[in-house]
Amino acid sequence: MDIVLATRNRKKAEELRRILDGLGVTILTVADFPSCPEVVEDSDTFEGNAVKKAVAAAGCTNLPALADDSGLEVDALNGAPGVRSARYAGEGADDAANTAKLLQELESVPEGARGARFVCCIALALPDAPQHKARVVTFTGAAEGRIGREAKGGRGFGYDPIFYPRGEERTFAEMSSEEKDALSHRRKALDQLKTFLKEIVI
Ligand code: ITT
Repeated sequence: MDIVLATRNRKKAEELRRILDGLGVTILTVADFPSCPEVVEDSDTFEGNAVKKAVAAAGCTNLPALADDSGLEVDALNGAPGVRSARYAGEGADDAANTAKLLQELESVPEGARGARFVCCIALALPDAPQHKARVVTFTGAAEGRIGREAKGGRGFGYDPIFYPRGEERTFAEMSSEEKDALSHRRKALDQLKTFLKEIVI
């Protein structure tokens, strides 16, 4: 079976592939389908954006499509940057700019109030070509933690260098990919998807 990942973020696609490894499916991405249009992520929920991306990809590829909408919710910022995590420092901002902006916003926030979580919503859309509709299911995972005071580590992507998972003294960016996957929001959402897939195949 072929499945298409509805993401243009290469690092995110790498993690999704890694965690889905062994599922026995061939994984493509929308980058393999030049005719697939960019999707405007205008929902104010992770689920809304994930569904939008998955349905669009299933529609333009006629394959089952998997989308990941994810981000960082910071308690001291009332849940920001949230669904705007990829664009926190402005349209087209890179990971370093987004991270720098967040650290600056939290400059005066004391240790005990730096709680945050990564959230990942995975949407799986099944194509229904005749009507260009898709059936969709969603699964959400979260990883609790806190925001550090400076960027540490060179692995991962996004806000990994400033995120300490709960109970850990190293950021996600200081961990191996296996260590991050064992704790991550993405892994937790994909575990639910895997259970769902096993149930419908049996
Ligand atoms: P696609 O929509 O094409 O998948 P994107 O990067 O725009 O790519 P999102 O809209 O879901 O994806 O934004 C997710 C952002 O949240 C991402 O760019 C990172 O800044 C952050 N993020 C999500 N998961 C993360 C992780 O595991 N580690 C670090 N940052 C993460």
